[in-house]
Amino acid sequence: PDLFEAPDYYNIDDLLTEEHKLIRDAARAWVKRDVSPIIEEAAQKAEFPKSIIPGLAEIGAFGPYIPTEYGGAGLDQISYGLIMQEIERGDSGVRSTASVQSSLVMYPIWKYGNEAQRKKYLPKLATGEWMGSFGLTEPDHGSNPAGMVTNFKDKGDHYLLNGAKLWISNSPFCDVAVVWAKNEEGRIHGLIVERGMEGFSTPETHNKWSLRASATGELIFQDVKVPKENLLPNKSGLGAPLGCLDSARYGIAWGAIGAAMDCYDTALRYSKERIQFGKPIGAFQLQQKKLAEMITEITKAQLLSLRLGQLKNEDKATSAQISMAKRNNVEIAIKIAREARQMLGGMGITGEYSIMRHSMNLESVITYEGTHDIHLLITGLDVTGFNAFK
Ligand code: TGC
Ligand code: FAD
Repeated sequence: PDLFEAPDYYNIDDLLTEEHKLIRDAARAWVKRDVSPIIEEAAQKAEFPKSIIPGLAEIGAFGPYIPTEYGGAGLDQISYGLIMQEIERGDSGVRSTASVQSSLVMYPIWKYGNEAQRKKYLPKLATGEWMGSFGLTEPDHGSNPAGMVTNFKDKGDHYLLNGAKLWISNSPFCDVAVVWAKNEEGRIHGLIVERGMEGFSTPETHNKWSLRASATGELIFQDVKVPKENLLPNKSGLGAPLGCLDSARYGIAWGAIGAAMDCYDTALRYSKERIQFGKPIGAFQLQQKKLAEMITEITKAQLLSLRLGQLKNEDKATSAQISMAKRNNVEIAIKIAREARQMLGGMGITGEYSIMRHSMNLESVITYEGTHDIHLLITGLDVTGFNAFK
Protein backbone atom coordinates (compact mmCIF):
# COMPACT_ATOMS: atom_id res chain seq x y z
CA PRO A 1 0.00 0.00 0.00
CA ASP A 2 1.16 3.50 -0.82
CA LEU A 3 4.33 2.18 -2.43
CA PHE A 4 5.81 3.44 -5.67
CA GLU A 5 3.78 1.92 -8.51
CA ALA A 6 6.48 0.79 -10.87
CA PRO A 7 5.70 0.62 -14.56
CA ASP A 8 4.97 -2.99 -15.51
CA TYR A 9 3.58 -2.77 -19.01
CA TYR A 10 4.10 -6.44 -19.89
CA ASN A 11 2.99 -7.95 -16.54
CA ILE A 12 6.56 -8.90 -15.76
CA ASP A 13 5.51 -9.29 -12.12
CA ASP A 14 3.78 -12.51 -13.19
CA LEU A 15 7.21 -13.93 -14.01
CA LEU A 16 8.54 -13.22 -10.51
CA THR A 17 8.14 -15.49 -7.50
CA GLU A 18 6.39 -14.38 -4.32
CA GLU A 19 9.82 -14.19 -2.68
CA HIS A 20 11.12 -11.88 -5.41
CA LYS A 21 8.17 -9.56 -4.91
CA LEU A 22 8.50 -9.57 -1.12
CA ILE A 23 12.19 -8.71 -1.36
CA ARG A 24 11.54 -6.02 -3.94
CA ASP A 25 8.72 -4.49 -1.93
CA ALA A 26 10.81 -4.43 1.25
CA ALA A 27 13.56 -2.59 -0.62
CA ARG A 28 10.97 -0.28 -2.17
CA ALA A 29 9.44 0.57 1.20
CA TRP A 30 12.87 1.22 2.69
CA VAL A 31 13.86 3.55 -0.17
CA LYS A 32 10.65 5.49 0.29
CA ARG A 33 11.07 5.76 4.05
CA ASP A 34 14.81 6.20 4.50
CA VAL A 35 16.36 7.32 1.21
CA SER A 36 13.91 9.56 -0.66
CA PRO A 37 13.45 12.07 2.19
CA ILE A 38 17.17 12.71 2.67
CA ILE A 39 18.82 12.07 -0.68
CA GLU A 40 18.34 15.45 -2.31
CA GLU A 41 20.02 17.23 0.58
CA ALA A 42 22.87 14.69 0.67
CA ALA A 43 23.46 15.22 -3.05
CA GLN A 44 23.30 19.01 -2.70
CA LYS A 45 25.85 18.85 0.12
CA ALA A 46 27.93 16.22 -1.69
CA GLU A 47 27.86 13.91 1.33
CA PHE A 48 27.36 10.18 1.47
CA PRO A 49 24.51 9.63 3.97
CA LYS A 50 26.15 7.12 6.31
CA SER A 51 22.97 6.83 8.34
CA ILE A 52 21.52 4.54 5.65
CA ILE A 53 24.22 1.85 6.01
CA PRO A 54 22.27 -0.33 8.52
CA GLY A 55 19.16 -0.11 6.33
CA LEU A 56 21.09 -1.21 3.26
CA ALA A 57 22.29 -4.23 5.24
CA GLU A 58 18.76 -4.99 6.43
CA ILE A 59 17.22 -5.11 2.95
CA GLY A 60 19.94 -7.54 1.86
CA ALA A 61 21.85 -5.05 -0.31
CA PHE A 62 25.23 -6.11 1.10
CA GLY A 63 25.91 -9.52 -0.39
CA PRO A 64 22.42 -10.43 -1.67
CA TYR A 65 23.68 -13.66 -3.26
CA ILE A 66 26.49 -14.41 -0.78
CA PRO A 67 25.60 -17.56 1.22
CA THR A 68 24.00 -17.01 4.61
CA GLU A 69 26.80 -18.91 6.37
CA TYR A 70 28.98 -15.85 5.66
CA GLY A 71 26.28 -13.35 6.63
CA GLY A 72 25.00 -12.79 3.09
CA ALA A 73 21.31 -12.86 2.18
CA GLY A 74 21.60 -16.13 0.20
CA LEU A 75 19.23 -14.88 -2.53
CA ASP A 76 19.11 -15.58 -6.25
CA GLN A 77 20.32 -13.25 -9.00
CA ILE A 78 16.88 -11.87 -9.81
CA SER A 79 16.37 -10.80 -6.19
CA TYR A 80 19.78 -9.17 -6.31
CA GLY A 81 18.76 -7.30 -9.47
CA LEU A 82 15.43 -6.18 -8.02
CA ILE A 83 17.16 -4.82 -4.91
CA MET A 84 19.56 -2.81 -7.10
CA GLN A 85 16.62 -1.53 -9.18
CA GLU A 86 14.84 -0.22 -6.10
CA ILE A 87 17.94 1.38 -4.61
CA GLU A 88 18.82 3.15 -7.85
CA ARG A 89 15.26 4.42 -8.16
CA GLY A 90 16.32 6.36 -5.08
CA ASP A 91 19.83 7.31 -6.22
CA SER A 92 22.62 5.82 -8.33
CA GLY A 93 25.18 6.85 -5.69
CA VAL A 94 23.49 4.74 -3.01
CA ARG A 95 23.36 1.82 -5.45
CA SER A 96 27.07 2.36 -6.09
CA THR A 97 27.83 1.86 -2.43
CA ALA A 98 25.86 -1.38 -2.46
CA SER A 99 27.42 -2.57 -5.74
CA VAL A 100 30.93 -1.99 -4.49
CA GLN A 101 30.30 -3.64 -1.12
CA SER A 102 28.59 -6.70 -2.65
CA SER A 103 30.09 -7.39 -6.03
CA LEU A 104 33.49 -5.78 -5.79
CA VAL A 105 34.48 -6.49 -2.18
CA MET A 106 32.41 -9.39 -0.81
CA TYR A 107 32.35 -11.29 -4.11
CA PRO A 108 36.16 -11.49 -4.58
CA ILE A 109 36.67 -12.43 -0.92
CA TRP A 110 34.03 -15.13 -1.26
CA LYS A 111 35.19 -16.44 -4.66
CA TYR A 112 38.95 -15.89 -4.58
CA GLY A 113 39.60 -15.84 -0.83
CA ASN A 114 40.36 -18.67 1.60
CA GLU A 115 38.10 -19.78 4.42
CA ALA A 116 39.90 -17.65 7.02
CA GLN A 117 39.47 -14.53 4.88
CA ARG A 118 35.80 -15.31 4.25
CA LYS A 119 35.14 -15.75 7.97
CA LYS A 120 37.10 -12.67 8.96
CA TYR A 121 35.62 -10.18 6.49
CA LEU A 122 32.30 -11.30 5.03
CA PRO A 123 30.05 -11.20 8.12
CA LYS A 124 31.20 -7.69 9.04
CA LEU A 125 30.82 -6.48 5.46
CA ALA A 126 27.31 -7.99 5.31
CA THR A 127 26.14 -5.94 8.30
CA GLY A 128 27.90 -2.79 7.14
CA GLU A 129 30.07 -2.74 10.28
CA TRP A 130 32.95 -2.66 7.83
CA MET A 131 32.67 -0.87 4.51
CA GLY A 132 34.77 -1.81 1.50
CA SER A 133 36.19 -0.28 -1.65
CA PHE A 134 37.63 -1.76 -4.86
CA GLY A 135 40.81 -0.41 -6.40
CA LEU A 136 41.29 -1.26 -10.05
CA THR A 137 41.37 2.08 -11.94
CA GLU A 138 44.56 4.15 -11.86
CA PRO A 139 45.28 7.70 -13.01
CA ASP A 140 46.84 6.41 -16.27
CA HIS A 141 44.88 3.16 -16.63
CA GLY A 142 41.09 3.30 -16.74
CA SER A 143 39.64 1.38 -19.67
CA ASN A 144 42.89 -0.53 -19.94
CA PRO A 145 43.41 -1.94 -16.44
CA ALA A 146 45.94 -4.50 -17.73
CA GLY A 147 48.45 -1.64 -17.90
CA MET A 148 48.27 -0.95 -14.14
CA VAL A 149 51.50 0.03 -12.39
CA THR A 150 50.49 -0.53 -8.74
CA ASN A 151 52.77 -3.34 -7.58
CA PHE A 152 53.88 -5.44 -4.63
CA LYS A 153 57.16 -7.10 -3.76
CA ASP A 154 57.68 -10.22 -1.67
CA LYS A 155 59.65 -9.20 1.44
CA GLY A 156 59.70 -12.60 3.12
CA ASP A 157 57.16 -12.22 5.92
CA HIS A 158 55.03 -9.54 4.16
CA TYR A 159 54.36 -7.81 0.82
CA LEU A 160 55.40 -4.22 0.15
CA LEU A 161 52.68 -2.39 -1.82
CA ASN A 162 53.23 0.79 -3.85
CA GLY A 163 51.03 2.74 -6.26
CA ALA A 164 47.81 4.71 -6.49
CA LYS A 165 44.20 4.13 -7.50
CA LEU A 166 41.85 6.90 -8.65
CA TRP A 167 38.06 7.24 -8.87
CA ILE A 168 37.39 4.79 -6.08
CA SER A 169 33.82 4.66 -4.74
CA ASN A 170 33.60 4.48 -0.91
CA SER A 171 37.35 5.11 -0.61
CA PRO A 172 37.15 8.06 1.83
CA PHE A 173 35.40 5.98 4.50
CA CYS A 174 36.31 2.38 3.64
CA ASP A 175 37.62 0.07 6.37
CA VAL A 176 39.00 -2.42 3.85
CA ALA A 177 40.00 -2.16 0.20
CA VAL A 178 40.32 -4.99 -2.31
CA VAL A 179 43.27 -3.75 -4.35
CA TRP A 180 44.55 -5.12 -7.66
CA ALA A 181 48.31 -4.97 -8.09
CA LYS A 182 51.10 -6.68 -10.03
CA ASN A 183 53.69 -8.95 -8.43
CA GLU A 184 57.35 -8.98 -9.49
CA GLU A 185 56.49 -11.15 -12.50
CA GLY A 186 53.79 -8.69 -13.61
CA ARG A 187 50.89 -11.00 -12.66
CA ILE A 188 47.78 -9.27 -11.25
CA HIS A 189 46.64 -10.33 -7.75
CA GLY A 190 44.04 -9.07 -5.29
CA LEU A 191 45.17 -7.88 -1.86
CA ILE A 192 43.02 -6.90 1.11
CA VAL A 193 44.34 -3.62 2.50
CA GLU A 194 42.99 -2.38 5.83
CA ARG A 195 42.59 1.17 7.05
CA GLY A 196 45.32 1.93 9.55
CA MET A 197 48.09 0.15 7.67
CA GLU A 198 51.02 2.53 7.59
CA GLY A 199 51.48 4.32 4.26
CA PHE A 200 47.84 3.79 3.17
CA SER A 201 45.74 6.93 2.64
CA THR A 202 42.36 7.66 0.98
CA PRO A 203 41.98 11.34 -0.03
CA GLU A 204 38.52 12.34 -1.26
CA THR A 205 37.87 13.62 -4.79
CA HIS A 206 35.81 16.82 -4.62
CA ASN A 207 33.87 18.98 -7.09
CA LYS A 208 31.91 16.18 -8.77
CA TRP A 209 28.72 17.25 -10.56
CA SER A 210 27.62 13.60 -10.67
CA LEU A 211 27.07 10.90 -8.05
CA ARG A 212 27.32 13.57 -5.39
CA ALA A 213 25.71 11.43 -2.67
CA SER A 214 28.49 8.85 -3.14
CA ALA A 215 31.97 9.43 -1.75
CA THR A 216 34.73 8.97 -4.34
CA GLY A 217 38.46 9.16 -3.73
CA GLU A 218 41.92 7.79 -4.20
CA LEU A 219 43.74 4.87 -2.63
CA ILE A 220 47.41 5.70 -2.15
CA PHE A 221 50.00 3.11 -1.13
CA GLN A 222 53.46 4.23 -0.06
CA ASP A 223 55.50 1.25 1.07
CA VAL A 224 52.46 -0.36 2.70
CA LYS A 225 53.36 -3.60 4.50
CA VAL A 226 50.55 -6.01 3.69
CA PRO A 227 50.49 -9.29 5.67
CA LYS A 228 50.88 -12.30 3.41
CA GLU A 229 47.59 -13.74 4.62
CA ASN A 230 45.83 -10.77 2.95
CA LEU A 231 46.53 -11.96 -0.60
CA LEU A 232 43.48 -13.54 -2.30
CA PRO A 233 44.89 -16.97 -3.14
CA ASN A 234 42.36 -18.59 -5.46
CA LYS A 235 42.51 -16.51 -8.64
CA SER A 236 45.00 -14.19 -10.32
CA GLY A 237 45.30 -12.39 -13.67
CA LEU A 238 43.02 -9.70 -15.12
CA GLY A 239 40.17 -12.19 -15.26
CA ALA A 240 39.91 -11.98 -11.44
CA PRO A 241 38.88 -8.29 -11.23
CA LEU A 242 36.90 -8.64 -14.47
CA GLY A 243 34.91 -11.48 -12.87
CA CYS A 244 33.88 -9.07 -10.08
CA LEU A 245 32.89 -6.51 -12.70
CA ASP A 246 30.59 -9.03 -14.36
CA SER A 247 28.60 -9.26 -11.15
CA ALA A 248 28.53 -5.49 -10.58
CA ARG A 249 27.66 -4.71 -14.20
CA TYR A 250 24.73 -7.11 -13.99
CA GLY A 251 23.44 -5.22 -10.94
CA ILE A 252 23.85 -1.91 -12.76
CA ALA A 253 21.77 -3.21 -15.68
CA TRP A 254 18.88 -3.59 -13.22
CA GLY A 255 19.73 -0.45 -11.28
CA ALA A 256 19.56 1.80 -14.32
CA ILE A 257 15.97 0.65 -14.88
CA GLY A 258 15.14 1.98 -11.42
CA ALA A 259 16.47 5.44 -12.28
CA ALA A 260 14.59 5.33 -15.59
CA MET A 261 11.34 4.29 -13.87
CA ASP A 262 11.55 7.15 -11.43
CA CYS A 263 12.09 9.69 -14.24
CA TYR A 264 9.26 8.23 -16.33
CA ASP A 265 6.86 8.13 -13.39
CA THR A 266 7.64 11.73 -12.46
CA ALA A 267 7.21 12.96 -16.05
CA LEU A 268 3.98 10.99 -16.52
CA ARG A 269 2.41 12.46 -13.38
CA TYR A 270 3.55 15.94 -14.29
CA SER A 271 2.16 15.61 -17.81
CA LYS A 272 -1.31 14.94 -16.37
CA GLU A 273 -1.21 17.88 -13.99
CA ARG A 274 0.61 20.63 -15.85
CA ILE A 275 -1.81 22.70 -17.94
CA GLN A 276 -0.62 24.78 -20.89
CA PHE A 277 -2.79 26.16 -23.72
CA GLY A 278 -5.79 24.97 -21.74
CA LYS A 279 -4.84 21.29 -21.72
CA PRO A 280 -2.64 18.93 -19.70
CA ILE A 281 0.69 18.79 -21.54
CA GLY A 282 0.23 14.99 -21.65
CA ALA A 283 -2.54 15.56 -24.17
CA PHE A 284 -0.12 16.92 -26.74
CA GLN A 285 1.34 14.47 -29.24
CA LEU A 286 4.94 15.56 -28.75
CA GLN A 287 4.79 14.82 -25.01
CA GLN A 288 3.02 11.51 -25.65
CA LYS A 289 5.80 10.51 -28.03
CA LYS A 290 8.33 10.99 -25.26
CA LEU A 291 6.26 9.00 -22.74
CA ALA A 292 5.45 6.21 -25.20
CA GLU A 293 9.11 5.79 -26.09
CA MET A 294 10.14 5.84 -22.43
CA ILE A 295 7.74 3.05 -21.40
CA THR A 296 8.73 1.02 -24.47
CA GLU A 297 12.42 1.24 -23.60
CA ILE A 298 11.82 0.52 -19.91
CA THR A 299 9.81 -2.58 -20.85
CA LYS A 300 12.54 -3.84 -23.20
CA ALA A 301 15.18 -3.23 -20.52
CA GLN A 302 13.10 -5.12 -17.93
CA LEU A 303 12.84 -8.14 -20.21
CA LEU A 304 16.54 -8.04 -21.03
CA SER A 305 17.47 -7.95 -17.35
CA LEU A 306 15.03 -10.63 -16.33
CA ARG A 307 16.30 -13.03 -18.99
CA LEU A 308 19.89 -12.21 -18.04
CA GLY A 309 18.98 -12.94 -14.42
CA GLN A 310 17.61 -16.35 -15.42
CA LEU A 311 20.83 -17.09 -17.30
CA LYS A 312 22.87 -15.97 -14.30
CA ASN A 313 20.83 -18.19 -11.99
CA GLU A 314 21.76 -21.09 -14.27
CA ASP A 315 25.39 -19.88 -14.37
CA LYS A 316 25.09 -19.49 -18.14
CA ALA A 317 25.34 -15.70 -18.64
CA THR A 318 28.38 -14.67 -20.68
CA SER A 319 30.40 -11.53 -19.98
CA ALA A 320 29.38 -10.19 -23.38
CA GLN A 321 25.68 -10.66 -22.55
CA ILE A 322 26.21 -8.71 -19.34
CA SER A 323 28.00 -5.94 -21.26
CA MET A 324 25.06 -5.61 -23.64
CA ALA A 325 22.57 -5.21 -20.80
CA LYS A 326 24.73 -2.72 -18.86
CA ARG A 327 25.29 -0.63 -21.96
CA ASN A 328 21.70 -0.71 -23.21
CA ASN A 329 19.99 -0.07 -19.89
CA VAL A 330 22.23 2.81 -18.86
CA GLU A 331 21.83 4.39 -22.27
CA ILE A 332 18.05 4.20 -22.20
CA ALA A 333 18.04 5.54 -18.63
CA ILE A 334 20.18 8.54 -19.52
CA LYS A 335 18.00 9.33 -22.54
CA ILE A 336 14.81 8.95 -20.49
CA ALA A 337 16.22 11.24 -17.80
CA ARG A 338 17.01 13.88 -20.40
CA GLU A 339 13.58 13.71 -22.05
CA ALA A 340 11.78 13.61 -18.70
CA ARG A 341 13.66 16.68 -17.56
CA GLN A 342 12.51 18.58 -20.60
CA MET A 343 8.92 17.54 -19.96
CA LEU A 344 9.07 19.31 -16.61
CA GLY A 345 10.18 22.54 -18.21
CA GLY A 346 11.95 24.85 -15.77
CA MET A 347 10.80 22.76 -12.79
CA GLY A 348 12.89 19.94 -14.21
CA ILE A 349 16.17 21.62 -13.32
CA THR A 350 15.34 21.99 -9.63
CA GLY A 351 15.89 19.67 -6.70
CA GLU A 352 12.12 19.63 -6.11
CA TYR A 353 12.14 16.66 -8.48
CA SER A 354 14.63 13.81 -8.74
CA ILE A 355 15.15 13.89 -12.50
CA MET A 356 18.12 16.24 -12.80
CA ARG A 357 19.92 14.34 -10.03
CA HIS A 358 19.33 11.04 -11.85
CA SER A 359 20.46 12.64 -15.09
CA MET A 360 23.74 13.84 -13.60
CA ASN A 361 24.30 10.55 -11.73
CA LEU A 362 23.88 8.54 -14.89
CA GLU A 363 26.83 10.39 -16.45
CA SER A 364 29.00 8.42 -14.01
CA VAL A 365 27.09 5.19 -14.50
CA ILE A 366 27.62 5.36 -18.27
CA THR A 367 31.37 5.76 -17.64
CA TYR A 368 32.18 3.47 -14.73
CA GLU A 369 32.25 -0.33 -14.77
CA GLY A 370 33.37 -0.08 -18.41
CA THR A 371 32.43 2.92 -20.54
CA HIS A 372 29.60 2.90 -23.05
CA ASP A 373 32.15 2.57 -25.87
CA ILE A 374 34.10 -0.23 -24.18
CA HIS A 375 30.92 -2.28 -23.84
CA LEU A 376 30.13 -1.69 -27.50
CA LEU A 377 33.59 -2.99 -28.39
CA ILE A 378 33.00 -6.06 -26.21
CA THR A 379 29.83 -6.80 -28.24
CA GLY A 380 31.74 -6.05 -31.45
CA LEU A 381 34.47 -8.51 -30.50
CA ASP A 382 31.93 -11.12 -29.46
CA VAL A 383 30.01 -11.05 -32.73
CA THR A 384 32.91 -10.58 -35.18
CA GLY A 385 35.81 -12.26 -33.41
CA PHE A 386 37.96 -9.18 -34.19
CA ASN A 387 39.49 -7.27 -31.27
CA ALA A 388 39.08 -3.53 -31.94
CA PHE A 389 40.48 -2.40 -28.54
CA LYS A 390 44.11 -2.44 -29.44
P1 TGC B 1 41.49 -9.52 -22.19
O1 TGC B 1 42.75 -10.00 -22.83
O2 TGC B 1 40.25 -9.42 -22.99
O3 TGC B 1 41.18 -10.37 -20.89
C1 TGC B 1 42.14 -10.66 -19.88
C2 TGC B 1 41.70 -11.90 -19.15
O4 TGC B 1 40.44 -11.66 -18.50
C3 TGC B 1 39.42 -12.55 -19.01
N1 TGC B 1 38.20 -11.78 -19.11
C4 TGC B 1 37.20 -11.88 -18.22
N2 TGC B 1 37.05 -12.69 -17.16
C5 TGC B 1 35.92 -12.55 -16.44
N3 TGC B 1 34.98 -11.64 -16.73
C6 TGC B 1 35.10 -10.80 -17.80
N4 TGC B 1 34.16 -9.88 -18.05
C7 TGC B 1 36.24 -10.91 -18.60
N5 TGC B 1 36.70 -10.26 -19.70
C8 TGC B 1 37.89 -10.80 -20.00
C9 TGC B 1 39.95 -12.99 -20.36
O5 TGC B 1 39.42 -14.23 -20.72
C10 TGC B 1 41.45 -13.08 -20.07
O6 TGC B 1 41.69 -14.25 -19.32
P2 TGC B 1 43.08 -15.07 -19.51
O7 TGC B 1 42.91 -16.22 -18.60
O8 TGC B 1 43.12 -15.39 -20.98
O9 TGC B 1 44.15 -14.11 -19.10
O10 TGC B 1 41.83 -8.10 -21.50
P3 TGC B 1 42.15 -6.70 -22.14
O11 TGC B 1 43.38 -6.19 -21.48
O12 TGC B 1 42.13 -6.78 -23.65
O13 TGC B 1 40.92 -5.79 -21.66
C11 TGC B 1 39.61 -6.07 -22.07
C12 TGC B 1 38.64 -4.96 -21.60
C13 TGC B 1 38.96 -3.64 -22.24
C14 TGC B 1 37.28 -5.40 -22.05
C15 TGC B 1 38.62 -4.84 -20.10
O14 TGC B 1 39.83 -4.58 -19.57
C16 TGC B 1 37.58 -3.86 -19.56
O15 TGC B 1 36.48 -4.31 -19.26
N6 TGC B 1 37.88 -2.54 -19.38
C17 TGC B 1 37.01 -1.63 -18.65
C18 TGC B 1 37.55 -1.42 -17.25
C19 TGC B 1 36.48 -1.32 -16.23
O16 TGC B 1 35.34 -1.72 -16.41
N7 TGC B 1 36.81 -0.80 -15.06
C20 TGC B 1 35.88 -0.71 -13.99
C21 TGC B 1 36.55 -0.32 -12.69
S1 TGC B 1 35.55 -0.60 -11.25
C22 TGC B 1 34.34 0.52 -11.30
O17 TGC B 1 34.18 1.26 -12.21
C23 TGC B 1 33.44 0.56 -10.12
S2 TGC B 1 32.28 1.83 -10.22
C24 TGC B 1 31.43 1.76 -8.77
C25 TGC B 1 30.10 1.02 -8.92
O18 TGC B 1 30.08 -0.16 -9.35
O19 TGC B 1 29.05 1.54 -8.60
P1 FAD C 1 39.60 6.39 -20.25
O1 FAD C 1 39.89 4.95 -20.20
O2 FAD C 1 40.75 7.34 -20.33
O3 FAD C 1 38.62 6.67 -21.47
C1 FAD C 1 38.43 7.95 -22.06
C2 FAD C 1 37.55 7.77 -23.30
O4 FAD C 1 38.24 6.98 -24.26
C3 FAD C 1 36.25 7.03 -22.99
O5 FAD C 1 35.20 7.59 -23.73
C4 FAD C 1 36.52 5.62 -23.48
O6 FAD C 1 35.35 4.93 -23.90
C5 FAD C 1 37.45 5.89 -24.67
N1 FAD C 1 38.30 4.73 -24.97
C6 FAD C 1 39.24 4.16 -24.17
N2 FAD C 1 39.81 3.12 -24.80
C7 FAD C 1 39.23 3.04 -26.02
C8 FAD C 1 39.37 2.15 -27.13
N3 FAD C 1 40.20 1.11 -27.11
N4 FAD C 1 38.60 2.37 -28.23
C9 FAD C 1 37.72 3.39 -28.26
N5 FAD C 1 37.54 4.25 -27.25
C10 FAD C 1 38.27 4.07 -26.14
N6 FAD C 1 37.13 2.43 -10.62
C11 FAD C 1 37.48 1.51 -9.68
O7 FAD C 1 38.44 0.76 -9.86
N7 FAD C 1 36.77 1.41 -8.52
C12 FAD C 1 35.70 2.22 -8.25
O8 FAD C 1 35.08 2.09 -7.20
C13 FAD C 1 35.35 3.20 -9.21
N8 FAD C 1 34.33 4.08 -8.95
C14 FAD C 1 34.10 5.12 -9.82
C15 FAD C 1 33.19 6.12 -9.46
C16 FAD C 1 32.98 7.21 -10.29
C17 FAD C 1 32.06 8.31 -9.88
C18 FAD C 1 33.65 7.28 -11.54
C19 FAD C 1 33.43 8.43 -12.48
C20 FAD C 1 34.54 6.29 -11.89
C21 FAD C 1 34.79 5.20 -11.04
N9 FAD C 1 35.75 4.23 -11.34
C22 FAD C 1 36.10 3.28 -10.42
C23 FAD C 1 36.58 4.37 -12.55
C24 FAD C 1 35.89 3.96 -13.84
O9 FAD C 1 35.77 2.58 -13.93
C25 FAD C 1 36.70 4.57 -15.00
O10 FAD C 1 36.47 5.97 -14.98
C26 FAD C 1 36.33 3.97 -16.33
O11 FAD C 1 36.69 2.60 -16.40
C27 FAD C 1 36.97 4.73 -17.50
O12 FAD C 1 38.32 4.98 -17.29
P2 FAD C 1 38.92 6.46 -17.47
O13 FAD C 1 38.07 7.38 -16.69
O14 FAD C 1 40.35 6.40 -17.20
O15 FAD C 1 38.67 6.81 -19.01
